[in-house]
Amino acid sequence: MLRYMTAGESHGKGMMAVLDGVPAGLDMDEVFINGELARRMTGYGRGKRMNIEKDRIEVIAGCKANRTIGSPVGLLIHNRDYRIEELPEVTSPRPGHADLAGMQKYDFRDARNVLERASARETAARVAAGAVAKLILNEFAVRILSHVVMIGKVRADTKGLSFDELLALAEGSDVRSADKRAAGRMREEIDKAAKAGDTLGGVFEVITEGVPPGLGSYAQWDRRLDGALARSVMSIQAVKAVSIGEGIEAAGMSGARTHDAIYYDEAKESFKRATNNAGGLEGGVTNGSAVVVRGFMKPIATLGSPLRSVDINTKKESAAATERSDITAVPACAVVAEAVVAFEIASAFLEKFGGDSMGETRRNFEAYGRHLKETGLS
Ligand code: EPS
Repeated sequence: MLRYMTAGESHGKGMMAVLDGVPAGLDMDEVFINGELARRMTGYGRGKRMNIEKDRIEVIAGCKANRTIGSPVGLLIHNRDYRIEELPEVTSPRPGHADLAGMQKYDFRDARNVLERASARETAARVAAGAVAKLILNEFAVRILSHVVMIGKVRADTKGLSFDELLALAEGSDVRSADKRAAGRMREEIDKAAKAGDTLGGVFEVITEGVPPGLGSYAQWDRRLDGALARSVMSIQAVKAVSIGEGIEAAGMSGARTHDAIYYDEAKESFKRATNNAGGLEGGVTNGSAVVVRGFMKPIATLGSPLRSVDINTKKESAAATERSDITAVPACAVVAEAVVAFEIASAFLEKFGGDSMGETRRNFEAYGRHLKETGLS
């Protein structure tokens, strides 16, 4: 079983991730992991903090000579902006943040104690953990991309683009949009929001290609992979909805237009789908098509022109606290979503194929593929 936890406060000493269940013999490619951390820090509309941090991991456990040894993998990212002890108290909770509910829950009069952990800075540790999951999946030719579908009201048109086209275009865009024209309008919207002291949300999509059929299970509710993916993406700071495949749109379509017809590809001796409205999952099980997950992010809750709030001590009306923050973080959130999706898929992969070493996982994986071919179930 693959699992992970994170620890760390936004302006504490650093962020950390501990992964348990990583097979032995995986190359811990630090250049790749640091590259993933760097991707998360980009995006038009990020705040000044991103000029301060230069996220890099330090591998502190679970490896010898840059290879995993089957014990828990410990990753540490130092915060440059470490000043938690000097930061002022926050007594006017910000609407949309965990501030007030957190103070009530943990018995605080200072929302600083809440926001330091609730902050999306935590996602740096999730991306580090997800990068390790990607290293596992890379070994089996599973590939992941993310792109931004919408920022504010500006929607990208990416119909007809292949996986490789989407990947190249999104990676080359500072709003992670594969639609160049929409990207320009997204930037204008972000500039407008910045001027008004406002913030923006949006929609992103994560596509995972090369996933074998049979990950997850319909046999029990908590083994359905669609449920696990939804929980993971929903748990990312500021995400308010998740859909799989055509998801939300499918609710308004007819059955005949929604479900993906099955055909048999004689040349490839393999079952295929004409479309992928299901987003690669049926009955909570992967069906061999690309896994497509969308996340819907609300606008950042820290506003330059703050909303109305109440001081926790005086009970008098007071403007919500303002902190340095981002105008939008949808492009960064897409990269975080890649990480959590990679983690869930790697976890289901290891559940299906098992293996305490990468060699054992590979033998099991290859035997499954051979068996499907030999029995005509491929
Ligand atoms: C965040 C507020 C900002 C963001 C931060 C998330 O940080 P600060 O208050 O230090 O300016 O930049 O994101 C990160 C630090 C990060 O690495 O993504 C928040 O309140 O969630």
